[in-house]
Amino acid sequence: MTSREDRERYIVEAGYNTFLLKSKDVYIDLLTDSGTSAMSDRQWAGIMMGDEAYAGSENFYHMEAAIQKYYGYKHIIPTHQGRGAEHLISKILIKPGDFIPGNMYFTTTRLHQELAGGTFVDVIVDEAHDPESTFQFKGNIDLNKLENLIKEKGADKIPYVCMATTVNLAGGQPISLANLRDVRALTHKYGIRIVHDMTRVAENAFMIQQFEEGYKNKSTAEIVREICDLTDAATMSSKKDALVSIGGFLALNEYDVYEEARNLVVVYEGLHTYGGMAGRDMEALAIGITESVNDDHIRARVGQVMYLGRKLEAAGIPIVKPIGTHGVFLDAKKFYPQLTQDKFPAQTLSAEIYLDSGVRSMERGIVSAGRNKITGDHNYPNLELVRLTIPRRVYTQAHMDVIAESIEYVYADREDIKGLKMTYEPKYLRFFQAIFEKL
Ligand code: P61
Repeated sequence: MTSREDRERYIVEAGYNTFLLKSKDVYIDLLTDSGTSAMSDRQWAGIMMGDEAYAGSENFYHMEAAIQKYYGYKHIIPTHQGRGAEHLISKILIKPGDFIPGNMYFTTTRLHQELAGGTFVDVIVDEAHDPESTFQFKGNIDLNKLENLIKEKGADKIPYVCMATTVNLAGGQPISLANLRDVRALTHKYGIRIVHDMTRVAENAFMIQQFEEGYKNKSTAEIVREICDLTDAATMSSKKDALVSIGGFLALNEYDVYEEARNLVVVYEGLHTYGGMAGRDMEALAIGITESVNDDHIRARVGQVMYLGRKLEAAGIPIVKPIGTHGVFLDAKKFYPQLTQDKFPAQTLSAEIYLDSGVRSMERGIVSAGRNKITGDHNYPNLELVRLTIPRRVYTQAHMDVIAESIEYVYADREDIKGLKMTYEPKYLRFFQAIFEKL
């Protein structure tokens, strides 16, 4: 625990950027759910069974078998984390001048698509950009937007549709199976692949079970499999759903794409039976995948996020609706209506929450959205959000109460806030390392 006085110093030293705080100076860490979940006793037991052979580690085969069993993809390439898999698939499938439609961008995913010479095109439903819309499946793809893009650019310029479960930057919002089936039919018609960002697929499956007609008697595991079976390939950051501290993979059904990925992985990540992961971490991942689709686990996990969301909603705090699966997203535009977006309202709010209670959150607004790669101007996303991300199996309901109380204090003090100015801006993924000063 720290005093307000300490935190005033730490946040200035961190340039008002919560990524630059030291974790020892943080009380409740809601920066991310990435690699921050608690591993189970079984996973820790798996860690002790690490086979650290350079080639052909036993743990790789356990991990491969778990992925094939629960997700159904045929060929598996391990990577150090999600962006390693994004790098490989972008390099293999995207040619300069290509377009990659997706259900809203993700920072690392879009960057790898751009570095490969492609242009990301957002084809998510309009509701996803409206924090107040209570549409239950804001992760859905707008079929008209997708088909218009295919007609305008030509199917040969679209190597794949990038479909995420759930959509992180929309607020952890799920896609429905009905929509995914339609996307599958449309992409089949034009011979286009679907590459699945399956980082939070179990959470998405749980939302389908709860809210989509016809799924209430299906298990999370069955729904996960149904989602994966409608896609051709997947990138995974195992640090989320799959409950490990580090790791990822690229999963493929097409043999020739797999063959190329298996060759490229040795250039960028490591041999194709470890890809940047230790044997022990692959074992923990194999076990984590099994635990991630357990219905009781996923209900408790999403239930905790809902508990915090409902508490904030009841207190009149502006949040993204419906409440997402991995965190509660505060609407910084409504929180600080006096701030224009170029004064970084979400960055400001994230710093104010830390100052109040030592709770660390993450900006997901104009700083995260970066600059337009042609004009060089800021991208101005409609969603200017602060993410309170809940790690899995770490915090208690009492922690949720403390968080809600702090947000209420910060909300009560919202009027005097003047915003920030950016004084240092890195070239790539600027939000991680940018520096700000108080206005
Ligand atoms: C997160 F601020 N997410 O949510 P890697 N796809 C999706 C992700 O959520 C994701 C990756 C791919 C993080 C970590 C992070 O702008 C940021 O294993 C839907 O992190 O490489 C990661 O997987 C990439 C935080 C990443 C960020 C990028 O907190």
